[in-house]
Amino acid sequence: MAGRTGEKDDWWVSIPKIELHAHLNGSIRDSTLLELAKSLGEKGSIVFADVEHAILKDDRTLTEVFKLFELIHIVTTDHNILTRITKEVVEDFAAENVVYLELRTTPKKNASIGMSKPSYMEGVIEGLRAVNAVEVALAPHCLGKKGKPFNSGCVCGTPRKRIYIGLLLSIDRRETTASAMETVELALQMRDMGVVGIDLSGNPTVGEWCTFLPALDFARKNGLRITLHCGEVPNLDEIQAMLDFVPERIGHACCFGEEEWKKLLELKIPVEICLTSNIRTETISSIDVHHFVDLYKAEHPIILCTDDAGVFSTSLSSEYILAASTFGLGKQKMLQLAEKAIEFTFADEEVKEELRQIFDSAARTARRDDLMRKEEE
Ligand code: 6MZ
Repeated sequence: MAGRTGEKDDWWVSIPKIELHAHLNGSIRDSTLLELAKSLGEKGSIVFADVEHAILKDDRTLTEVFKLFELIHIVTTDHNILTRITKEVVEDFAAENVVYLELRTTPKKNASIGMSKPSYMEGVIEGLRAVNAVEVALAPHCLGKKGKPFNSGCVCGTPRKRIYIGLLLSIDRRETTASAMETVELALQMRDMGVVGIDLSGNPTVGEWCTFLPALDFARKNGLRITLHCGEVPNLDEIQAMLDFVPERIGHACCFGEEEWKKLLELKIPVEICLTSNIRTETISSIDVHHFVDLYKAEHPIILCTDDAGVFSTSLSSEYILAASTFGLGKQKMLQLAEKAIEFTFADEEVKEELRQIFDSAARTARRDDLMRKEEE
C-alpha cells in the first residue's frame, strides 16, 4: 500500500498522518490475498480460477464489495493468517508515516477451527506483537509500562519510529442483538489490550438499527466510544436515528437529505471521509461533487481515511493527494487537516499531547522548507 504513491508524492508520504477508519480485512495487501487464495486453491478448498478475477478487479459496486469480503473472510479467518495480516497492515500504515492508527475488525467465530470471538482477537493482538518495522504503543497510554513498546522485536541500539494503535471492535449488520452484545462485552474485557471503541459496519442494506441499539447503549454506558457507518445508502429514517444517538464519529455520510445535513452540522459529529471507497462503490457519483468540500467549507470536523486500502488499492497518502488536487487545497492546509484529526481520535489526553508534538515538529519543518525554497527562487 505504501508503495502505491510515486516518487513525486514523497512529501505526502513523509508528513505525519492519522488513520481513523481502516477495516483490518479490507486493508489486506493484494499480494497476500492472492498468495493465500492460491494456497487454498491448491488444498482444494476453493477454485482459484473462479476467485482470481474477483480479487484483481478494480471497480466494484457496493454489492460486489460485500461479495469480495465473503471471499476474503474464507481466506483470512484463521488465527495465524490474522496475525500475519495485522502485522502487515500496521507496517504498511507505519511505512507511510501514519503515527496513530485506529484499526477496526469484526470478531468472528468458526467452530471448525476452534475460533471464538476472543481467540480471533488474540490472533490480532499477536499480530501487533509481531510488528518489527516500528514500535507499537497502545492508545490508552496508561496501560503499558510507560516508554515500553507493546511489541517485542527490536532493532538493537537503533531507536524505531513509533505508531500508536487503538482497536475498534466492529459489529456486523448481519449480527443479532445477542451477538452484538457479545462483541461489546469482549471489547470491555480488552480495554487493557488497546480496545478504545465500537464500530457498526457491514452491508448497509442488511439489518435494522434497533437490533444494535441495546449493545451500543451498553457500550456507551461502560465508557466505550462509538463510530457508526451512517448513510452509505439513502435510508433517511436510519440516518436520523443514528444522529439522534449522537455517536462520537460517523463514517461516510454519503446519502443524507437536507434535514440530515442540518442535524449533522448542528451536532458537529466528526465524519470519517473515504473518497476512493465512495467513488469506487458509486455511493457518490463523482469526486468533484463529494460532500468533503461542503463539510470542509463549513469547517465541520472531518478526517480523511482509507476504509479498505487493499480492496480499493489506495493508501492514506493517496487520499491526501486526491483531496488536495481535487479541491485545490495547498500543502499547508492539508497538514492542518491531518493535525485536526488528533482531536477526533479515541485516544486519551496523554497520547493526544504526544501527537500534537509530532505535528508541531512537522509544521516547523514544512515552514522551514518553504522559506528555503522561496530563498532559492
Ligand atoms: C460497511 C464495511 C465497508 O471487520 O473483517 N466493511 N462496512 N461499508 C464499507 N464500505 C465499503 N468496508 C468494510 O473487515 C471487513 C469488514 O468490514 C466491513 C464489512 O463488515 C466487512 O466484512 P473485518 O476486518
